Amino acid sequence: MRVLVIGGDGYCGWATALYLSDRGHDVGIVDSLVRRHWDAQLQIDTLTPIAPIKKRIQRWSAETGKHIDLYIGDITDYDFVKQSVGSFQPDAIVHFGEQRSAPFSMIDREHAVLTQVNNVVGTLNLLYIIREQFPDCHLVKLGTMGEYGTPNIDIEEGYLEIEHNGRKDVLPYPKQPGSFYHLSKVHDSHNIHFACRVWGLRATDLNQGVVYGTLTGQTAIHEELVNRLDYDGIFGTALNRFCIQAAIGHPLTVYGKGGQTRAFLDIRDTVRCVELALESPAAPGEFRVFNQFTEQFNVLDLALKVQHAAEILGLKKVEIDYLENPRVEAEEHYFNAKNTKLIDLGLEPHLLSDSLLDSLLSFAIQYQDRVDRDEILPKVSWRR
Ligand code: NAD
Ligand code: USQ
Repeated sequence: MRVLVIGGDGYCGWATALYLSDRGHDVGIVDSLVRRHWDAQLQIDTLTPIAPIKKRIQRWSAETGKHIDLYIGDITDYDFVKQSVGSFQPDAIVHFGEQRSAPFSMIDREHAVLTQVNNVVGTLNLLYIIREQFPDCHLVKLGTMGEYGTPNIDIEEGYLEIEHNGRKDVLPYPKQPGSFYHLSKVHDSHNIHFACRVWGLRATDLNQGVVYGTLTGQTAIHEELVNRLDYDGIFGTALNRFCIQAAIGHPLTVYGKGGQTRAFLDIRDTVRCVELALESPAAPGEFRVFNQFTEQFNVLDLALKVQHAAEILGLKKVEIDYLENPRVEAEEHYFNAKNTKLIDLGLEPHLLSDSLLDSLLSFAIQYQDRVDRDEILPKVSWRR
């Protein structure tokens, strides 16, 4: 298959591009490198020293003999989209190319606008190029579990059967996202659903949970293929942050009571889920939604697991700090989300065992000298 990976220089995108290339697909990467630019603007950096994109791709070729096409540009620019997608001629597009941090989107008005324009306009441009030139192309779009929020009923995969005043229908599941970033994903979902209904496009929305880990079979081959691993208060996510904090002896930053339950998955499952979605595409006109996660944990459980794994590794005792929650979110709530569709397609989850935590921690210890301690505490508040 010819697969174009938008956002292929990022955390999930890089791992996925290499995995799909390894599996024999013809892969192209589109990326504006804006994430590297935002890091520089915010004076933050990935824990791991990532090579420039051209070097990464050259290294992949040198190690495996496989070629990856590269298109540098911004998908909010439709001329660039026409030129890059037109030249690659994809059978499928995997779209990771968005601003993906909730705290970034809550910094101020400018960052909220930037996030929503970048994400919503980029996705709309992809819908138009597919409609105009590649109507059979399967769009695999990264959504997020956070689109649903934390309702007091079970979360279904995209749709909910409702009975109202004696009549029944299956309707899109209600959305209650918790940041301007998460809202941008809801807006995308609506636009994609509309394009499937009205133009007959085929799309899969992967409502992904929080990803952890960094090593995949392909990124481990050479240090120039290493993936990014964010730990700062803006782009770092819960479990990755806790492991890096433990590695440097920083108290674990649990926000509020830590009773917030979220859905999680290993990055090795991210790449496999995308492959599964590509292998059995949505039908023309179908807007398919998969909940892409393997396990649910609350934040305090995760902190306790990291604390325990650190103890086994013989690290200095790791403390837990209950910080005033910078976000507005429920800290004790019901959360039970379905995730059977990818399992039915053949996903065999990597579960978060103590041994995995050990390897995550060991990886963090390896790069601990690169940690900037000033960037660990959260600096963005939902209230201000
Ligand atoms: P990332 O920031 O590491 O990578 C995103 C990449 O997209 C970057 O390389 C960036 O330069 C590129 N990009 C952004 N806007 C672009 C544009 N307009 N044109 C071209 N390129 C652009 O993010 P990630 O963690 O890899 O997340 C990828 C996707 O997965 C996002 O859509 C995110 O919402 C979703 N997701 C991520 C997680 C997670 O835990 N990381 C969880 C659920 C969903
Ligand atoms: N949290 C802490 N301490 C920390 C960091 C986070 O307690 O140091 C808490 C947050 O308050 C939140 C939960 O952990 O309740 C998850 O936060 P996160 O930063 O790990 O994840 P989130 O902001 O939801 O965003 C991440 C990715 C995003 C993706 C989302 C999946 O950045 O791209 O969409 O995970 S989901 O959460 O399922 O929506």
